[in-house]
Order: sequence, then C-alpha cells, then structure tokens
Amino acid sequence: PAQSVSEIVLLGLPIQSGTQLRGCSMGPSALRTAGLAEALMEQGHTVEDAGDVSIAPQSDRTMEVAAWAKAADAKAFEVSQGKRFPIFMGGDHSMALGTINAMARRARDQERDLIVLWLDAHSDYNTPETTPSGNIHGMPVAGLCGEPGMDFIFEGMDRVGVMPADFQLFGIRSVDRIERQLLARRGVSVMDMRLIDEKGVSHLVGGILEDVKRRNAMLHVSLDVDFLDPSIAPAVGTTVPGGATYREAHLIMEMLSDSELVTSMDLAELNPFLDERGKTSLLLVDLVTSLFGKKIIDRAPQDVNRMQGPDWNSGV
Ligand code: Z70
Ligand code: MN
Ligand code: MN
Ligand code: MN
Repeated sequence: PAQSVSEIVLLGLPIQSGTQLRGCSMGPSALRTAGLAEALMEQGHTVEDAGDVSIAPQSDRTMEVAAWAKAADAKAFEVSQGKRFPIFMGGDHSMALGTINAMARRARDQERDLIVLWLDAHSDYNTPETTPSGNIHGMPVAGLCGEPGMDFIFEGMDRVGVMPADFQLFGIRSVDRIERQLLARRGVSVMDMRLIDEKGVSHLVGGILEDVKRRNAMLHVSLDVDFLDPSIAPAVGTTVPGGATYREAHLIMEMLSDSELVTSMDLAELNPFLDERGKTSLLLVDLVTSLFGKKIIDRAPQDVNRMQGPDWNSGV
C-alpha cells in the first residue's frame, strides 16, 4: 500500500444474497474475531473499524443484491476519503458491485484509472443471461463492465463503470462455457492456473504492477477466498482444487506491499460456518499483514550480494 496511507479503515459488508449457501454474512465477524484490527495495529498502523453496513429487508435475493450494492457503494465511498485505505470485509463477491464502483468514483475524482486485481478461482463474468446457477456472486465483473441485464443493480447510483481491460483476473481455474466466450470477446486479461504454472506468480504480478505504476492508476485488490487452495482455506462454499499455495499467496501480498501501489481491498466469500477452527480467517489476517508490510526478514532481495559477513580475522 502507499506509504502515504494515513489510516486503515475496516468496513463490514455482511452480504450473502449473491449465493444460495448461507454463512458469508458472518465474514466480517469472523475477521474481527481472528484479530484483523489488532494485527494491523501491532504493525504500527492506525486502524478504524467503521462497523457493518446494513440494508432494509427486501422482497427477494435479487433485490437484496441491488440494495446491498447501493449501500456498499455509498459507505465505501464515504470511508475511503483522503488517504485512508479501506479493507472491505465481506460478504459474498457481489459486494464488489458496490465497493469497486465506489473506488472507481474515487479514481475518477483524481482523474486516474482504477485497475482491479481479481484474485479468484472463478472469472465471475456471467450475466443473468449466461449464468448456470442464477447466483449473482458469479456476475460482479460482468456487471461492473456494463454487460447487459445488470443495470437494475446500479439504478440510483453514481455509476462509473470499469473497462474490461482494466480487470486482471488472476488464479482462474473455473470458467463456464458462455462466460468463456464473453471474456474472450471483451479482451479481459485472464491469468489462469496454466499461465501461472508456466510463468510464475512473481513474473505475472510484476508485470501487472509495472502497468499500474506506468499509468499512475489506483489499484484495488479483490480477494475471493477460493483463490486459495482449499487445503489451506477450507471456509468457502465453492472449493476448486489447484488453488494458490500458502507461499504463492504470501508472495503476491509481499510484492503488492513493496510496490506501495494498492489503494483498497475486498476480502470476499469467507464462509466461517465452513471453517476449521478459524483456520481460514486467521490465514486472511496473515495475508493482510503481509500486504501491510510484514516481512520474514528486513532485507530487500537486491541487497543480498552487498551484505557483509562477520570479520573472522578481528574475532568479532
Ligand atoms: C459459477 C457461477 C462463483 C464464486 C462461485 C460459479 C461462480 N461460475 N463465484 N463462487 N465466488 O455460478 O456463475
Ligand atoms: Mn468470486
Ligand atoms: Mn481509462
Ligand atoms: Mn470464486
């Protein structure tokens, strides 16, 4: 994150209307229980917990998603003023319809672009026309890019929209048939697991960060828990094998931290009802502390050759 971050603000978005499975509404509570704020304060950051957003009861799940998008957008915009770094604690991934619109508004106000690093097993580019499940958590990228059938979600909002080319989908290993055609037609960058295996996390993330820097863009990181391998992060409704390892995930956070380019983050799809003794929530806290500067040792890799050994002759 930027060195100029003055304060981290946590915002709870207990959204679960984007899925059929219940439990994501407990996400913010589990992250608080796992000590997210305390871990960041221990690192010397100033942290404010802005509490949870809530919505009025709606007649059906689709209306709930639309109401959540509006509420999330409004509050996310409010808490992200100045140099504050918001961490949005979801909530299923439909939360991003609100949080990313809000951050795109922040970027527009600064005459900058918003680039989104979407860490996920899924590409979340279905539309109401193409969805095999009907679940809106499989559609937020499409909605933000202005695909048809989702305008009702943004009604009454100051909608900004994101270019498909400004999404970097990363960690992808589950794409539906029509969704795949749509991604290709729109030219969305899909860094799937094959590409990651061939090129490596470091090369690919390095390229994305160079692009963000060159364009002086804001960078939003949207982390779906199912990006991670289910063996290390079991608390998700839709586990997909072959996910990011513990080390790959930490490396990404460390590179993002060193870059000082990240300006906001979603923690999405945590379903504490499915966790094993808090394991997934604790891992998320650990990853966030890496994003905010936790290092194994205090040395930049390029300094290795300049390090001096002890002077054996002087006996020290
Ligand atoms: C599938 C669909 C999805 C998350 C599942 C799955 C989408 N492509 N997204 N879990 N986070 O139903 O659209
Ligand atoms: Mn997702
Ligand atoms: Mn642009
Ligand atoms: Mn997913």
